[in-house]
Amino acid sequence: MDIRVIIPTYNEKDNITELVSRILALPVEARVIVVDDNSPDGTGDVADQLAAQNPRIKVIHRAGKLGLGTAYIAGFKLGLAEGADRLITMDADFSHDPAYIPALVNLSQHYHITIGSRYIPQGGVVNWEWQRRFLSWGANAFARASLGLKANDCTAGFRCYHREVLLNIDLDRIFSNGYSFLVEMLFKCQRQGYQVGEIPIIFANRERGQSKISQREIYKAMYTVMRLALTRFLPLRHVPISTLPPLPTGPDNSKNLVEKPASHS
Ligand SMILES: Nc1nc2c(ncn2[C@@H]2O[C@H](COP(=O)(O)OP(=O)(O)OP(=O)(O)O)[C@@H](O)[C@H]2O)c(=O)[nH]1
Ligand SMILES: [Mg+2]
Repeated sequence: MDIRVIIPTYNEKDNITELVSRILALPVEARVIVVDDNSPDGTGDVADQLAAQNPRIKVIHRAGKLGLGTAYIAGFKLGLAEGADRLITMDADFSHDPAYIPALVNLSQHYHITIGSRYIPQGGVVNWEWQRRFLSWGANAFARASLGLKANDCTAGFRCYHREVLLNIDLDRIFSNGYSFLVEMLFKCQRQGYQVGEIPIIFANRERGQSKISQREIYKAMYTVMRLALTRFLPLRHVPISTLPPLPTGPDNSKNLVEKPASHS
């Protein structure tokens, strides 16, 4: 199976080398696509040096900070063009521990999208002050309530998509670009009828580098959710969806680290 891990970066020089080497050392064979927006700290050059040493690494350079959503899309398009079966997205700052990647891929046998979730039993967040916890929890609750999303962590950026999902969702028609891109993608996937599963992750606050989330992003995300809510009951273009084997019941499930996958009809 061809697995690509897409890592958008903006000023992640202190993280990217170690992160990529940990991904390449995983027991699942994954390739890496770094999408760098001309980071002023030179992350793009560091990524180029890594790519020069290892053909499993590719770098997409964009002219400037064009946003997280279009960074994911650029990575998806390259991965799809090169025949990827599974496309994983994750942050560069070690908030998403690459050690969870095998479990995400494993669970993707049963779900079209799998999410590394903070908000299911055994998941959680460490080293976040209460304001940040409250913001994340509130954003998630607002998105779930307004859009009827069934996943427990709708704003998580640690995901594994099947190729089929990204081919059938019209990526060029996604209007949000910042952090709300994640909510919009999930909304479109659920509406289309794709199955979503979750594994619990412990999300660690970044130790190196700076956060890029701003007040403006928060307002933009609220606007996105409200705008999407208006489209909730519009007719949909139907696409054929593959049937995946259901998750087996029984004690074996613990191997998948699955405590409570989002239940979807
Ligand atoms: N290419 C690209 N990457 C971005 C952009 N904005 C953020 N990123 C990357 O997206 C990932 C998530 O961004 P963070 O700044 O960690 O945002 P966050 O995780 O919501 O915030 P913190 O909890 O403060 O870390 C990181 O890998 C960033 O480097 C962007 O405009 N372009
Ligand atoms: Mg982060």
